Amino acid sequence: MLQGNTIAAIATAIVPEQGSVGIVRLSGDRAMAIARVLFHAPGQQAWLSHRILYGYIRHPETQQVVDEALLLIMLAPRSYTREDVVEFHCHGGIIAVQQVLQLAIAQGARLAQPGEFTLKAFLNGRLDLTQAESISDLVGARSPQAAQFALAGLQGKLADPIRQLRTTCIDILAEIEARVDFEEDLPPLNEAEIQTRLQQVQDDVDQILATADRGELIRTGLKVAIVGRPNVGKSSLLNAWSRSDRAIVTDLPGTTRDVVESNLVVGGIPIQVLDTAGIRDTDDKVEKIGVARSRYAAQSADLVLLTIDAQDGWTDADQEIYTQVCDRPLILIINKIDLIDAEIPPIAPRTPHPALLTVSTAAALNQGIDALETAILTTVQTGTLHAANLDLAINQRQAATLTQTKQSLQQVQNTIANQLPLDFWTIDLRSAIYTLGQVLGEEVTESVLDQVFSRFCIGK
Ligand SMILES: Nc1nc2c(ncn2[C@@H]2O[C@H](COP(=O)(O)OP(=O)(O)O)[C@@H](O)[C@H]2O)c(=O)[nH]1
Ligand SMILES: [Mg+2]
Repeated sequence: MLQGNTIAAIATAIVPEQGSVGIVRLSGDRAMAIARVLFHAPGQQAWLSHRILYGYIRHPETQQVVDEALLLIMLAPRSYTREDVVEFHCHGGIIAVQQVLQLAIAQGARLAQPGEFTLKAFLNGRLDLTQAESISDLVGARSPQAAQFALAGLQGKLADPIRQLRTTCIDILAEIEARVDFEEDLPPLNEAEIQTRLQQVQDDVDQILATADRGELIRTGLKVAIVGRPNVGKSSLLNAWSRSDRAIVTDLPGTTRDVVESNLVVGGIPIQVLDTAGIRDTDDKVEKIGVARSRYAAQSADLVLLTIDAQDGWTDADQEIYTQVCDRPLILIINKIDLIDAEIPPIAPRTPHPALLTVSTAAALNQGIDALETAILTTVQTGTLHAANLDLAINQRQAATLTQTKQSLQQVQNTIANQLPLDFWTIDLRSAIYTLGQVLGEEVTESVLDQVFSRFCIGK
């Protein structure tokens, strides 16, 4: 039965009152038949591939009009999934698209799983696995740099070198196997040459592996918590930084009672900044909760910005907060330097910190933000961002698989060095070829597919 193989989903974000267009997408054998039942295109419009029809979506039984819409037809194989695809472009909001989706399902379509359109594109050979992953990255990108890397992956900038390395390994394997089978008829194996070629493959794998850290940074970003005593200027700092008035700023200590968050991009890295309630002992019930949340935010952050007031120097209360966060990656912010006439007195924790960067700011005057961003980039060692001269950033799955490739290649080298028989060389070379194929999805298990595609949104 072919029913069940046609999938349907709302392909646009479902946020009420946001977005003027909503799209319902269908893919599969029955997509066109369903469109013909639901869509009425007045006049002489041709139902041809890669055309857009104008008309009405109607309930097939009551003939009641559900929406005025456009219908986009993309017949196999010239579509995203390589199957017949139709898209109903409805009015935005959620009602029209939900009704159209229900009607499509009543006509025999099935609700798509997360990423199932892309899974079909992969299974039908339109995308390799790295390209499919790049699509998910592109949709989820939180900085222009992340989007750029995702786009590079989509264009095959990761797949191409991997495929080349795999071909090289297959060539080497063929040469070795020929010696195993027809040793007498062929000139002896040039061991040194094989070792050099294997080393080259290993070096290339290393270079690609070196992009994993920046991949991680650029995909997941950093959580940064601003903590400190009340009134030192934490909210002002977030405001100056995000150039917005998102955080509440007043001169009353304890105004920020909850954690306020802002999303920024620094050097291509998406950064979620949390402005927290001033940490102090308090009897106020609500403030107490805020203080507890501040402590939690500091503990769960990738980086803590401990802020102090330059006028007060390093106080007991600062030291107290410092002891709570000193096990975290930390930057010390000395704020309100505009209120200091002379040189800033030396300000430092009483217990030395191995690598504490200090930044002076005047948050209320928007000063010191550049220095702060530089300090952050230094702290997260963005050296890794530019480490490899490659225009890509691999993800954790790819890194884990390539690490296996690297180990197999090393094993081949050991086998050669130990003068073991040729059969032994081929075993590890085959694993290297296998794992390179896994990166591309040429060798793939159900569980890897599950892992990759479950991270997608529905409708992609
Ligand atoms: N002169 C000066 N005042 C500042 C500076 N940063 C913050 N303030 C003031 O200090 C007070 C407390 O600031 P706020 O950001 O609410 O501190 P928070 O309690 O740590 O969030 C406000 O009156 C701010 O205008 C600064 O760099 N220079
Ligand atoms: Mg505040």
